[in-house]
Amino acid sequence: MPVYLGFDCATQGLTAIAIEVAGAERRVLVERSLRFDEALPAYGTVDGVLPDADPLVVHSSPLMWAEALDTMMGLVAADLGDDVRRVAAVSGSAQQHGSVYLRAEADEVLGHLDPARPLADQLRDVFAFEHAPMWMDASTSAQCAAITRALGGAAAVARLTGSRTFERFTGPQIRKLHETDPEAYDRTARIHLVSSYLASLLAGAAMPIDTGDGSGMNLMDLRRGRWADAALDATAPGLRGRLLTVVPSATVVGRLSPWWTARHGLPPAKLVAWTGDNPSSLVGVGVVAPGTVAVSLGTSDTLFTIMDRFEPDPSGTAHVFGAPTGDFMSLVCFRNGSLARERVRDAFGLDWDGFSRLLDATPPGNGGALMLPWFEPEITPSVEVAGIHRLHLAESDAGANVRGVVEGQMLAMRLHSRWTAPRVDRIHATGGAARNSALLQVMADVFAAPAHRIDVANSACLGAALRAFHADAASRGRPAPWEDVVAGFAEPNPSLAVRPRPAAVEVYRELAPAYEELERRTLREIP
Ligand code: XUL
Repeated sequence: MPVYLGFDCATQGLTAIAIEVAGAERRVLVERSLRFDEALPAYGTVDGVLPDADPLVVHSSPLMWAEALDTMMGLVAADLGDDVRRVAAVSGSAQQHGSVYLRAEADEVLGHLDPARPLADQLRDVFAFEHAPMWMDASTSAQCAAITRALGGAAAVARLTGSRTFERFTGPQIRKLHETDPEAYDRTARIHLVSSYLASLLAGAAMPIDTGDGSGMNLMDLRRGRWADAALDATAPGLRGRLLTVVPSATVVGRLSPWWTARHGLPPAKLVAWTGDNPSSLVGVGVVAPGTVAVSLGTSDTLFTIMDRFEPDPSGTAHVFGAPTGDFMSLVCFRNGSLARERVRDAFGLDWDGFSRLLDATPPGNGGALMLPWFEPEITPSVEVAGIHRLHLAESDAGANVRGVVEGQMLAMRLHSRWTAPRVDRIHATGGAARNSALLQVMADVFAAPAHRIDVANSACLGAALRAFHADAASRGRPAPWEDVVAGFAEPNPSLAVRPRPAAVEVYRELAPAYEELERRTLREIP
């Protein structure tokens, strides 16, 4: 019975999951996480980030990630015991956009690691730049503007790469390194994403970037799944020579190097391309075909889905990435998620039970009252100045405000996802607030589709293990349909779905244009 191993290198820590698959029998054997700050305090990170005097600069330590991978592999191998020999394939995911800069000597070092010594000790001299700029970095506005100009405007960049330029995307970060530290750029022989860097450590050789994570760089011709010369030229000189060819996410790129056998007892298992955490999560929450939409309800709410054709977001706020299935995926982010729900809850001195009771006690459509819940500047739609806008909604009415914030969020979500999901058959809801049935009822009614709660804590990591399973099966000549790959792991129980109620669906169908008009008018009026 094969065992598949998935990792996820997130902002604050590293997680690993080992799964066992025997036909329809599937189970999680090991699930483990470590937090960088606590497990590896010598690096001095706070929530996984190196403190910096400039609040716009957010970097982490690639050496720390290497040490975390070595430590975690030791823990997983110990947990698995004799079962470690059954590990057939390994894959992983990582926070998107972060970049790692290696010297030419790195290849030699990775190919000749000494099993008697920890990994990190041997990597100290391989970095051309000691830090990894990461997704929370916002210091590259000038570089974004320059790249956008060179490529003919924001819409042209989105049509080519799937997203307009964003400060955290890797292309602008590479351009900044070239401009501000040209010696470090010149020393760099290979540029990795966090995902391809960690895959390289496992393989003992440079591993390619995949189409999923590669699409978070503003460097790929996403439709064709390869580097875009115009984007490389607009970013930094000699960039192509510093990147390997991009590969589809489902590629078996190599095998675990003998170092992992000698050090932790792993077999030379297949190594499947690592990808970004968002593409990997798509599989981890069971979204493997168009029509199913995942909604993650966290501090921010995000919506993502599979698209079988490439189409950038016409408003320029969302992203299109490569999906692990070989299709495309969209990612739409709403900054005012739980953040806004909490502000309303606290304003009326409620707890979550009280919040849900008021939501249940108020009628769908809120008697025509509407709220634009921009407690903080919003990403979708793009709003730079925070402000709560109410229509026919008394500020002092607790029930109406509770319903107003949730309906405003769900109506915005539906409006701003039409471009990517014109048809929604079902929703997979995850995150803390997905436990709230009253909220899922509003979601189901607004989207006119059943909302299923998916209880997966580490979806990116589970997605990585499932992708390892999928690629292993395909490489043995026994390809498994994606629905079969996720079955039993990331599959909703239909009997627990929150179903849309026809009368409420009709209310929201009529209310949606009023919401759209309020949003449009407010966006015109605010700075
Ligand atoms: C996506 C993004 C974040 C990171 C978090 O564009 O920046 O979701 O991937 O790990």
